[in-house]
Amino acid sequence: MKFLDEAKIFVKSGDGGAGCVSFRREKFIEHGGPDGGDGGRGGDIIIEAVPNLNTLIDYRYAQHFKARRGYHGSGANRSGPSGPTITLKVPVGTQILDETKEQVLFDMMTPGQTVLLCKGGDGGFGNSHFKTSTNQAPRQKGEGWPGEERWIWLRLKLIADAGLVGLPNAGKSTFLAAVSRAKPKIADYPFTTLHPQLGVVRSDNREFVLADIPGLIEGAHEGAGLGDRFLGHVERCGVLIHLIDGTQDDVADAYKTVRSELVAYGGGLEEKREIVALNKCDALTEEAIAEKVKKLARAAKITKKSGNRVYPISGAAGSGITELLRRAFEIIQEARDAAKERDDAVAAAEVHIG
Ligand SMILES: Nc1nc2c(ncn2[C@@H]2O[C@H](COP(=O)(O)OP(=O)(O)OP(=O)(O)O)[C@@H](O)[C@H]2O)c(=O)[nH]1
Ligand SMILES: [Mg+2]
Repeated sequence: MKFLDEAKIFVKSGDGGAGCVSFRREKFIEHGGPDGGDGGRGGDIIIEAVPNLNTLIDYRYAQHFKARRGYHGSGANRSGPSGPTITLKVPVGTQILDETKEQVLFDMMTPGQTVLLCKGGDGGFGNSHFKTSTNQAPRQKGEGWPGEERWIWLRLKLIADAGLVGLPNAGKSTFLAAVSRAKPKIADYPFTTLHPQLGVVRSDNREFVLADIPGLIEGAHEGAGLGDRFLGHVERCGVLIHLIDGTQDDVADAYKTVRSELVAYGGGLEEKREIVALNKCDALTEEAIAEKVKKLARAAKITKKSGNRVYPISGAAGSGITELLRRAFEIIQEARDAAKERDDAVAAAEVHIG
């Protein structure tokens, strides 16, 4: 499936249908009186978050969505039917922003969530509404109200529990392939991964979603390499798994480069929990592993006392992965518990207000 995480679209709800001017005409009934029905409502534009969708690619090919107008009213007090609603399906995690891309209007966080983006215009009144004691045969009618229109941006921020970060070639995609059934492209040149990929990691009845994103290089926040725009996809993760290629000379420098890009990006990435892993240990001697783990711990300010550590692993050989995943599950569980507590607190506050 092709990937697209931003799209600008135009939406317009339907105009209301016009009311009708009509008079009752029947044999033996004189002056039957007005019986023009009301116009129908214009179609609404609704956005719905749906599961099992990971891209906004459909909006590359169709950018204009106009709902139909309501039908006009007709005689015998028949109201016109409403115009059909248009429902735009977006992946869970999509934000809806205004035309300037500055304000988030809605955040589509739960499957099945819907928002009414543009309300269809109301139908106009038929002439039966205009009957008064002094005007028994009105020829007035309402024209129907216009629908609403606007340009909006859709921006997808994938929802994953953990995100892989690191320099290009650090072995992120190899790691994703080793721990999930995802089949990302892997190759020994930088920027093999061009857009985010998700995989589901399962172990003892538990599971979490892991996101692999393109590698970061120095200056990514200024657009170097593929830039840092894919970092949006790890903004909502409970933990970052930071892979460092152990076969390079200066692992501490590699670590710091990526960290400073995370800081420059903002979005709360700096404060996120992080698991630091020295990767490609299959290609290193025991001494080299020990020395590089030590260097990384110093660079990442990981002390033994904190209970945290640097994980020596090999995505290709599958070593050290079980321990790393166990740690990831722990942190993710804590993040889920904290999120649940927040949700419960919000729900309690709502009940209180209500
Ligand atoms: N020896 C060894 N090589 C590895 C390991 N993991 C990955 N590699 C190799 O490193 C190269 C890059 O691997 P990828 O998984 O594509 O790296 P990436 O971090 O996804 O790279 P980008 O997508 O470009 O950011 C490939 O040639 C892999 O075969 C490992 O654990 N050990
Ligand atoms: Mg990759």
